[in-house]
Amino acid sequence: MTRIFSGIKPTGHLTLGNYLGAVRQWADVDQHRAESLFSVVDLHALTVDHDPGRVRRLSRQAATLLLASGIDPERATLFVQSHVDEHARLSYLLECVATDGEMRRMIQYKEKSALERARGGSVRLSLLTYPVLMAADILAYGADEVPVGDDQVQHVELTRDLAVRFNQRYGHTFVVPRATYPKVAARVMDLQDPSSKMGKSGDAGAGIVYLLDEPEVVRKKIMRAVTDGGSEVEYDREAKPGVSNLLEILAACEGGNPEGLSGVYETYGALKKDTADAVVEVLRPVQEKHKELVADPAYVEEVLRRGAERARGMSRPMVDTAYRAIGLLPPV
Ligand code: AQP
Repeated sequence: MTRIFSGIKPTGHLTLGNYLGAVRQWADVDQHRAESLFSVVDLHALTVDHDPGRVRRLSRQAATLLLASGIDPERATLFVQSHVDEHARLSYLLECVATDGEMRRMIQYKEKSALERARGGSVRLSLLTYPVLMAADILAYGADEVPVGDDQVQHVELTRDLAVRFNQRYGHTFVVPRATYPKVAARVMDLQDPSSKMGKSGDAGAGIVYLLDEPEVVRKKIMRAVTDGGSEVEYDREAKPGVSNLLEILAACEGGNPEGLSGVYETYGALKKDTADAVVEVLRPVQEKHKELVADPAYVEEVLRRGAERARGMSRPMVDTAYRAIGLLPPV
């Protein structure tokens, strides 16, 4: 059976981008067709300046939102990355296979390190090595597929390269995984700046719709979204990035495709209104379920406890095999 691994970083409140680009696909499709593991990858949240209490709160919230989005713990394994030591164990081995040049070429590293420097901060070494830990997350489980939004494509490519290189040098050990993407909304853009991705660690502004935003807040943000010159409602990412982003969001919410919506609307206002309604409807059941789950923290904890136990059992043999293959003496 196909095995799937994917994760979400608790670096901020989950956004509509995370949901349409990744989480919804995990819940609605992936867990029903494959053996699935979904993780709150909290170690990745330590790569930039962070507040410990906030990371803990966001980790719990992310896990709760994944359950609220429909991840079913009877079907999929849901766990917190730091509860399973194998990720860090394997990451070190992969650091011995990766090169610093490869790391420095990663787009997210270039962008995030530039941001840290612009803020006057220093860049943590873990920000550079973060894609290696991500490779470990995936390879530790022998995952065949990694469903992600398209900002993660380069990291999955690196994971493939590391798996192939390790296998060539030390004997066949890892499954070489491939990335899969949603057909629509693989990159939801910021509503106020459609040239940049809607990211959860961005400055909490009017351009980001959070999964837990109240309906009125969602409506306001969408009605105030930046649009483009001219008045035609056409899908054209280059010439009309703002309108195209709204068409993409609307199509993703309604299960259609954005090209098909070109020419359907006569005004930007009508498009915005329908998009706002569609997003509110998509978020409603998630928000309702989230409220129920928040009232039952013991249930969420038990899901995470069982998930970590299962994840440990799955990753341990793989990581032990890699330790032996690379030349480490087995413990006596
Ligand atoms: N805007 C987006 N559109 C589509 N998919 C997206 N994803 C993230 N943003 C968008 C997908 O969500 C999954 C989880 O993302 P992540 O937590 O691993 O972090 P990220 O990719 O770096 O996303 P963020 O929200 O922008 O976090 P920060 O701001 O901390 O960097 C991934 O599958 C991702 O592709």
